[in-house]
Amino acid sequence: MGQFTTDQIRNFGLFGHGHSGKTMLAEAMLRALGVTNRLGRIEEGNTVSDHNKLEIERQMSITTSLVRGVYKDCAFNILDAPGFPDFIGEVVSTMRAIDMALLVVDGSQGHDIGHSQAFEMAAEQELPRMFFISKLDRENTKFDAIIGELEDEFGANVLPVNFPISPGPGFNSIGCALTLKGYKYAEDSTGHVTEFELSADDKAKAEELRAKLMEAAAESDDELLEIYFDKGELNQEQFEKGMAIGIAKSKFFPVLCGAGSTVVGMSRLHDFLKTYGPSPLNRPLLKGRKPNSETEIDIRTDVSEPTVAFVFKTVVEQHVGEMSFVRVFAGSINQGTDLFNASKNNGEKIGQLFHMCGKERESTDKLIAGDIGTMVKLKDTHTGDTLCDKNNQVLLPAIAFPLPVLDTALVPVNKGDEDKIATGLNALHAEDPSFELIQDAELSQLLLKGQGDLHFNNLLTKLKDRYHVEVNMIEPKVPFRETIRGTAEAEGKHKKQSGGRGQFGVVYVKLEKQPRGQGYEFVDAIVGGAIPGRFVPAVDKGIIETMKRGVVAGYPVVDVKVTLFDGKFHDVDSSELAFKIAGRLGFKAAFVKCKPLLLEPIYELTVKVPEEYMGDVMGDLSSRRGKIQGMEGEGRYQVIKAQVPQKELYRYATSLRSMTQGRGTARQVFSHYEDVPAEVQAKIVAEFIEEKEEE
Ligand SMILES: Nc1nc2c(ncn2[C@@H]2O[C@H](COP(=O)(O)OP(=O)(O)O)[C@@H](O)[C@H]2O)c(=O)[nH]1
Ligand SMILES: [Mg+2]
Repeated sequence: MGQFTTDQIRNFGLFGHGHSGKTMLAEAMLRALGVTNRLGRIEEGNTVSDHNKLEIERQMSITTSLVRGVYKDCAFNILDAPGFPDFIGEVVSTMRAIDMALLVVDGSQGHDIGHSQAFEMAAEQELPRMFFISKLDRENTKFDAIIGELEDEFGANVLPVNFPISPGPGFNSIGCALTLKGYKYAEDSTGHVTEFELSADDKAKAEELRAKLMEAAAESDDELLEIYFDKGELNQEQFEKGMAIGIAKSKFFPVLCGAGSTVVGMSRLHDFLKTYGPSPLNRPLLKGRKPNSETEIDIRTDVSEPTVAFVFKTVVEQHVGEMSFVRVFAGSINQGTDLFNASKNNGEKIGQLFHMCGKERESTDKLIAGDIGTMVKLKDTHTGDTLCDKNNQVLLPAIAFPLPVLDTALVPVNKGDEDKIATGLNALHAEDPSFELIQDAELSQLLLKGQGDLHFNNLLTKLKDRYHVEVNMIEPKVPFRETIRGTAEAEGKHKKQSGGRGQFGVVYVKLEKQPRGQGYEFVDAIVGGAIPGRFVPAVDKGIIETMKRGVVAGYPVVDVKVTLFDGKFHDVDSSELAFKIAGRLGFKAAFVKCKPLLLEPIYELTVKVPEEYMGDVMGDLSSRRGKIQGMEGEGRYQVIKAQVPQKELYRYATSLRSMTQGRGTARQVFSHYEDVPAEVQAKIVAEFIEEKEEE
């Protein structure tokens, strides 16, 4: 594929909600660039980008794939990210490798929350953004309405660069505001294009758009603005310069259009990316820091600088092993050299290097500053690690993966496979750090926390394929607490005095409730030696053990004050063990008399949904015993804050997605413990008793 200099590289990611047409756009670009000689189809499972087994089966992108093509003297690294919220981790890491985010919008569906999320994430990384409205060959397209929606959502600086001529079935032409020409694409889906003169109406439309672009270009730079004021316009060179600056600085967001399925609009897109798409040299100054220190280091994108590269993705391929996707930010990576992994603090020998196009790899002897490629068989380098020069160590920020939104408990289909699950999932974590695996000691459950059902299914399929462990998902237990509302006294008597040395201990305890969060308090109020002092700690111990195991429903007891105020003992038969047991019995006996109460964890839930789903979402929240704390409008969205018991939040992210066609999102954080309503408590207690009887 030849060598390119840094300024000849364009790295961009395709983002947007699932099914918006990203993978098909990548396929169309590759076809028009001549990388392929046949257009793959999602439905036929033969696109370059969706090449892994699960993606073909499910007809959707699951991981980001890297494809590469050459346009004139430019190399394009195209990162096709998955759109479903389950795979948001891939989006976050992809953002770390690119210089521009290309948001793909379905020309008949329009803008969606997926775009807003990707837009915000790109903004966090200071990445320039542009839109491509695809699928304009479909029935019921709405190009103008979508431009309006994008302006509403992202501001008036969303600027169309071209527009469809007769969108809908048979769509093959676009008008361009940059050249004031029309472009007609071949019907054989090769992407071949012929230029034509626009009709008077279309020309007027193109001129109007061009005037807006000209203004935006001028406003991007003080010098250009002066020329613009002076002369009333910019010449072509000044116009292009202003456009490039404005885009690189995210002053405005250009919109292009076409159709992936029929390879319409690609030449215009390619030309645009080459001329105005930021090269790695245009990105804002990247900052790292010295390992083990707060000292900041500026990273200049230049091949002559010491090497700095970031591993943004890891894939385990059969027969190949771990393949590390790397973005080089400074210097270069040469085959066979030694680098330093600043995240792991160890050396790493670099073997073969590749450029990627889907599953195809093309060997290269180096990757220069600005380029993206892969390495194989690194010793101990994983996603999120920084590779650098040993003598110029620098660490790039770790990838901030989103917090999990859904959890499930895992149980092996075959008993005894628990360890295998943990080993397998820990290995998969190197590929996908967007999930967490937690062995919950209190609940004795293995909990998987991640981004959604698809995410879980996907992980469990991999676990089965690679590690031959089958797993079922079950509802995680809720960490309830037991406590009391009243005060009561009781006797605890342990007596076994038949034959040999007996056991004897009697205690009298009083239980009182403590303010919430105060915990357990033990008061020794024995007077006159009713129980010898050496047995008192045993009573305390017996009570603590009982509290851990719970009394009425098997959950830990909290916020109780216990006063040991009397007792009986026997000179020979009393022992620590006897008093421990007596303590336990006394505590249990008093506890049930104190109007026992269950406490449940309450989560602070923040739900963001488009207005039209408000009714459904609120109704659903109240059926989940949610207490609405507030509501606030945010553009076309409503943000609802509510407190909801954890017990009712099981699979919430999934329900919300289906209730809102994937447009609703929710975050939840633990807030506090609260009383469980009586009828719910009765059910939990009954379940506990039933379970105990079964044992
Ligand atoms: N008519 C039409 N359908 C398209 C176009 N692009 C994609 N599709 C279809 O839309 C669906 C989703 O496309 P895909 O590229 O997988 O979307 P992604 O999830 O954003 O990658 C598939 O059924 C495609 O065949 C297009 O330009 N025109
Ligand atoms: Mg896709």
